[in-house]
Amino acid sequence: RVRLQASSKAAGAAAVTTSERIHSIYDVDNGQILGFGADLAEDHPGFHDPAYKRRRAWLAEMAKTHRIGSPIPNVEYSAAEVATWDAVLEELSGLLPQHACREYLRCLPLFDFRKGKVPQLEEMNAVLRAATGWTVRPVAGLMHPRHFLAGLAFKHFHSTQYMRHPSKPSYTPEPDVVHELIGHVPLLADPDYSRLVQSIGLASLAADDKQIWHLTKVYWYTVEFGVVREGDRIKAFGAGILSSYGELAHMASGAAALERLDPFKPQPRMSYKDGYQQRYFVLDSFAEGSELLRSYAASLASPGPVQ
Ligand code: NLE
Ligand code: FE2
Repeated sequence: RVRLQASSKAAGAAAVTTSERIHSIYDVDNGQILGFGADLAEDHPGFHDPAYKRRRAWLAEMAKTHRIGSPIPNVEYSAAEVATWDAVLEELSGLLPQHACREYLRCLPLFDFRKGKVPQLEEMNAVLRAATGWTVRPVAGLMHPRHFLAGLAFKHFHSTQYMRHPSKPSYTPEPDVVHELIGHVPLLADPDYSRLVQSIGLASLAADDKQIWHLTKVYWYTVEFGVVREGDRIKAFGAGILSSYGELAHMASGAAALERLDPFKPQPRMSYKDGYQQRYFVLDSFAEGSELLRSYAASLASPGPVQ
């Protein structure tokens, strides 16, 4: 059982201290990768696939050299990668209309998601810029949580660009381009959601290392795996559910426990290699949840002005 908590501690949660305040997006380091980068673990489905590993290494290098303000180079996705995209899109399009929250479904048509072409980050940015002012920026893998969360304060969402391994399209424990584009990007075009995510980021700017860890969990149980009540039904807004047709079907089956989210309380440990979540945290409504998270964020010390 591998847990984010263990890996983050081992990989240097001590590397960033509260004295090193992040003041702007230029202070956010997307080069320090704690996991999910090009070094695949032995149990990764691509571990015995040298071509896949080479591809991951190449994309990781491209992401690491990206500088704020410069255009994001297009990634030429191979026919095999596009085939994986197509397969996931096909499955998701049968599930999302019934099980995604209404804000997600309202934003989805703003983006050109179709079979035959994996969209580029710059295309996403053109839509997001106009809708809510968000920017997606390439990253090689899992960033230090303080840096990842700080990016959110400046409306920057760090996104991987590699494709999940074709042997397991229904679910991957690591973020990939399907997860980022289909899971995260559409809701960033929704104003309420945009404020919700940014408020987690703003809280992180003033947080000490312990609070960073708490915020990471709040992020995990909302932005990644949150669900919301719509009438007498439960709908997904967490990107980890929306991008995985395995997880989406699991959520829809009602097999997982549901609990009300309380960001002021200690949050349970996060696990990602155990497969589908056994419990989802519920927001009563999207707007109320957003309010709740903002009041939690406001309860932490003020970060001061943000550019
Ligand atoms: N399990 C998700 C998927 O397969 O799309 C990715 C989750 C990343 C936190
Ligand atoms: Fe994610």
